[in-house]
Amino acid sequence: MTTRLYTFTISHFAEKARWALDYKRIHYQENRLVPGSHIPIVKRMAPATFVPVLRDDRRVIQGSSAIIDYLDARTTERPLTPADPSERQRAIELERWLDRELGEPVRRVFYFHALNDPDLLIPLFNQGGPWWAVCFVASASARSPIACARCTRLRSRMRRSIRIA
Ligand SMILES: N[C@@H](CCC(=O)N[C@@H](CS)C(=O)NCC(=O)O)C(=O)O
Repeated sequence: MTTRLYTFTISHFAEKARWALDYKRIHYQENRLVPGSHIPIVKRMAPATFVPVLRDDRRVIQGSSAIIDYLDARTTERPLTPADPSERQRAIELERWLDRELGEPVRRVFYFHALNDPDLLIPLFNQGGPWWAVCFVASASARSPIACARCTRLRSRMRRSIRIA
């Protein structure tokens, strides 16, 4: 059974899913997508556009928390969430709180600056991605000479989705 994890290189929610797979010692292949061009690829598999998405022979799972639950259901070895009901509830609450209060704000602060700094963003987005990613990401960055209406829409979409005013 091939397990594939669709990610972005610098997504901490994708990192959470990578850690979960590594901790469970499940072998997987990582497919690093380029932000923006990921939309049609992810939408073909899953209801929303975000990564991480995990795909194996049985199912497609979207979102880091759902992936953690699925991996625990797939193999009970090295559990990620405690079995005891009250400890389990506490772990789930803590995870939700950290996603909301730490994960999302840190990302917002990062992109507030990074979306206007192509020299920082292009190499980060492009790590391990396809050869054409440099052009794609460069064209979407704020100071690019080849910025086009479509790329400006992409930047606006990113700002909207992570609630940068
Ligand atoms: N609650 C989700 C959040 C995932 C998320 O926000 N992913 C971002 C990258 S960090 C993403 O894919 N954004 C692009 C999009 O929504 O199309 C999870 O825990 O996986």
